[in-house]
Amino acid sequence: MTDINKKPFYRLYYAPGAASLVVHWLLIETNAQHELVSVDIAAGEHKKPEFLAMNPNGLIPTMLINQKPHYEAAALALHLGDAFPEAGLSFAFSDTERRVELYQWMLNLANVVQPILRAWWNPHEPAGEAHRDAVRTQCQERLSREWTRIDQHLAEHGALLGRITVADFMLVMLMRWSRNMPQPATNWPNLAALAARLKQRPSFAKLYEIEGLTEWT
Ligand SMILES: N[C@@H](CCC(=O)N[C@@H](CS)C(=O)NCC(=O)O)C(=O)O
Repeated sequence: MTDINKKPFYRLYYAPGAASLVVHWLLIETNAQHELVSVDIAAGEHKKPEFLAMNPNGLIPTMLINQKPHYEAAALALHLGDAFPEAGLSFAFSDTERRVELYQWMLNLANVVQPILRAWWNPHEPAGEAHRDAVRTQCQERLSREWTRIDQHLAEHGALLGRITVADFMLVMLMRWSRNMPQPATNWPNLAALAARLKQRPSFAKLYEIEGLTEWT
C-alpha cells in the first residue's frame, strides 16, 4: 500500500491548454515535485509506439506517478487531491459522504460536459466533415443546458462542493475551452465568478507562464 506521507514524483506529458491543463495546474497548486514533457500533438507524437505503451488511448494527459503511467485527467486530478491533503482540495478518506459527491461531480464533468467540448473542438469526429456546422450548433445547445444546470448549483453553493476542490479546477479548465463559442461559459454569472476566483490564485499565473498561454486571462 502507498504511504500517503511519502510524496510521489510526477512526470506529466502535456500540451499547452489541453486536458493536461487541470493536472498541471494542480501539480503547481499542490507544490508537487514534477517534471513536464511537452507533446507535439500536431506531429502525432502521442500516437507513436513509445507513447501508446504508456497510454494505449494515445491521449494527453498521460502522467507517470513514480515511473508508472496513468491517464484520464479527472482521475489524475482526484489523485492529486488525495496525495496532497494539506492543499485542502479533497475530502478525508473517512468522509465517504463528501467523497461520493466529489466523485459524482468529477465524473459528471468528465462524462457529460467534456465530451461535448471535445466534439466542439473536433467537429468532424461525431459525423464526418460534412456535418461540422450541425455538430457545432448542437454542441452549443447541449452545453448551454449544462452550464445553466451547473450555474444554478453554484448560485446555491458557491463552489461545486461548497468549498474549492479539484472539481472546481476541472470545471474551470472546461469553461476555458468554451471561450470561443457563441455562448462561452462566462456568460453564466456564477460560473464567471468561480472562474474569476480561481484565476486569482498564483498557480494560475504560473501555469499560464509555463504553458505560454495568453487567451482567457
Ligand atoms: N478522457 C481523456 C480525454 C483527453 C483528450 O481528449 N485529450 C486531447 C487533448 S485536449 C488529446 O489528446 N487529443 C489528441 C487526439 O485526440 O489525438 C482525459 O480526460 O484525459
